[in-house]
Amino acid sequence: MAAAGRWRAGLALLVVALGLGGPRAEQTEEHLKREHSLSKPYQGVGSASSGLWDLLGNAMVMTQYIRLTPDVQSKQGAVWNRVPCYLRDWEMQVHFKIHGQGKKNLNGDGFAIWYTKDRMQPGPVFGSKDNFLGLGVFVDTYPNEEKQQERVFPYISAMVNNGSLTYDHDRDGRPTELGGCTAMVRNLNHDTFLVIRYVKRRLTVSAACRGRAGSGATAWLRELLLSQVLIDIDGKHEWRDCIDVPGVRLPRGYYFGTSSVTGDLSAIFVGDASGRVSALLPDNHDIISLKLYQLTVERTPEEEKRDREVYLPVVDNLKLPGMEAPLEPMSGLALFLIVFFSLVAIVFAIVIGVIVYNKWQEQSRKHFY
Ligand SMILES: *[C@@H]1O[C@H](CO)[C@@H](O)[C@H](O)[C@H]1NC(C)=O
Ligand SMILES: [Ca+2]
Repeated sequence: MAAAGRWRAGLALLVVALGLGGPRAEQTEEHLKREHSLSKPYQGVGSASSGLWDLLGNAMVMTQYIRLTPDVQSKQGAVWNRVPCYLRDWEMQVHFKIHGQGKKNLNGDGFAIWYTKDRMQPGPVFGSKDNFLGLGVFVDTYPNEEKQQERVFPYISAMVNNGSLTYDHDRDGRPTELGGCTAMVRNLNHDTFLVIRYVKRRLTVSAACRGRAGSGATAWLRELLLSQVLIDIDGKHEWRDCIDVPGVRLPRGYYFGTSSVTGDLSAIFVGDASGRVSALLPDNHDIISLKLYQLTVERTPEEEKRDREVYLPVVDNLKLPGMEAPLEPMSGLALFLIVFFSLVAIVFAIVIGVIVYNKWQEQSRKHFY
């Protein structure tokens, strides 16, 4: 419960910080959009005819939450909004719970929040289709890449795709991620939230955790977001603004959804330092609520022009880690060869020049005599 202790420390700090932090520069007004929100008692969820949300795979409606996947291997589940979203500026508040028997980093796989063109399509990216069009925000609880010294899991990341990019599961999506952060969101006795904001083409993702459970979470989250403080606990940013990317262009009319997968961990056993062998156990992935707020912001005429409608998702000036041209520093040999051949070329040019000049002089002399 060390993590929980740190979260509580964070809360104490937060109360202080709330008084100090100024409001965000943007003055916004927000309205809950019921047609894009999901909350208790989950009326009509998964029913064929009525209801705003569809269930997929192993997802189940319970009284207190929607279980995307139970803590059993090779399960996947999703819940998708039936109504396309035409809002320009919005905020999605995801109240979730990830819990299981597994020890730290021996669980999986995580879940995703989607804003995509296609819906209800199972696939390999946290239970949903690859080469998607739109936005995916991932809460990855299992490090697939072996060399993960500098990255601590669970890890939150975001990806925008125009359909051409493939999520690299073996590398935890690193080659295509827009940004990310570590967030200790497993097995907490507290309310855990992910807040995805999309305002004037700026995408921000924040992770938050509230010590006391109960009502009033929305007002509390609002205050937290307005405070714009980054809280540093034990030198590790465990409670924080996680992703902030400007110039993200997302088309309107896409669908919100969330999906999860538990992966196949059956064959893997790991012996710990004491020589004991422990099995890798997947997590329950529960969604308690999805709340979508319309944000009303004022735009200058320039901003109106800049924020024109797009038909394919795109991120301005994007430099993905996987797309960096491998510009290696020039080796000593290469440098030597370049200098050497340049000198040879210069000497050659001088010799040619002298010969031509002599020839020309000879010719001139012939003309005079
Ligand atoms: C889709 O995105 C990729 C990578 O960002 C880019 O290279 C490609 O040109 C884009 N395709 C279209 C049709 O915009
Ligand atoms: Ca992973």
